[in-house]
Amino acid sequence: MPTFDICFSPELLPLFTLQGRVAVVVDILRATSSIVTALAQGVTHMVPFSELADCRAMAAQGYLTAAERDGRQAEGVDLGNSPFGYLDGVVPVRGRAVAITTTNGTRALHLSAAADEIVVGAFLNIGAVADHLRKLGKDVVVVCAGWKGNFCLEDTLFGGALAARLQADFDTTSSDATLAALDLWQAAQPDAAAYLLKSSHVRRLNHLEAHKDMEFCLRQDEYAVVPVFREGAIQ
Ligand code: 3SL
Repeated sequence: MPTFDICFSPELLPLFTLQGRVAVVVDILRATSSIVTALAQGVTHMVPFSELADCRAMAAQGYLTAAERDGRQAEGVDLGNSPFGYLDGVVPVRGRAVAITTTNGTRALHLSAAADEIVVGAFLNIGAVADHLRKLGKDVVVVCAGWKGNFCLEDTLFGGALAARLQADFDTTSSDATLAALDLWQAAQPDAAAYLLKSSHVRRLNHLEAHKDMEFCLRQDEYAVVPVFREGAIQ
C-alpha cells in the first residue's frame, strides 16, 4: 500500500525524500486555492515565480501578472491573490496565461521540484486530487506552504481531510504527522470553517477584510481540475 505523509512546513522538506513520490502542495489561504480557481475559470497555464520583479517582467510576454506580499496585492500587477480575482470578471482571465508570485505558496511549489509529480491541492478540488492520487498509486507527501516557514492550521487541516478521504487506499497510520492531521481534522468537525476562525492566517486576512476569501477557500469539491506543476508551468 502506498504511504501518505505530511510535511508541515517547507523548512522541513530537507528531511523528506520527494524522489519517487507525488507532492501535493497546499496553501489554502490563499495561493493554491487561487491557482485551482484560475485554472477552473479557463486560465491556460500559470508560471510561479519567487521574485516579484521576475513576475512583473512576464507582462512583456503577454502574461497577466498576479502578486501578493504580506496579504496585499503588490504594486503594478493585474491581480492579487484572491480567488475572486479570477471570478469577478474585472480582469478577463479565460484563455490567458498568468505569472504569479506569493509569499509562501509559489515558494513551496519550487521547493518541491524533486518530486515525481507536483499536484496543486486545495479544499476546492480535494475530491479530484484524491481520485488522481488513487490512480497514480504512488507514495504521497502533502507539502504545507505554512506562513514564512511556520506551521499553519489550514494547510494541516487540508492534509488531514485528504488523508481521511484516502484511508482505504493509502497507509495513513505510519506517519505521526498524518495521524496528527487526521486528529486535527476530526477535532475541527462538524464545522471546519468555524474551527479555522482561530487560526493566525484567518486573523491576518480578517485584518485585511478578506473574510469572503476565507469562506470560499474552505469550500470542498467546488472544482474538478487537478493542476500539475511541470517544467516551470502549472496546467
Ligand atoms: O503566502 C502565500 O502564498 C499567500 O497565499 C498568502 S495570502 O493569503 O495571500 O495572504
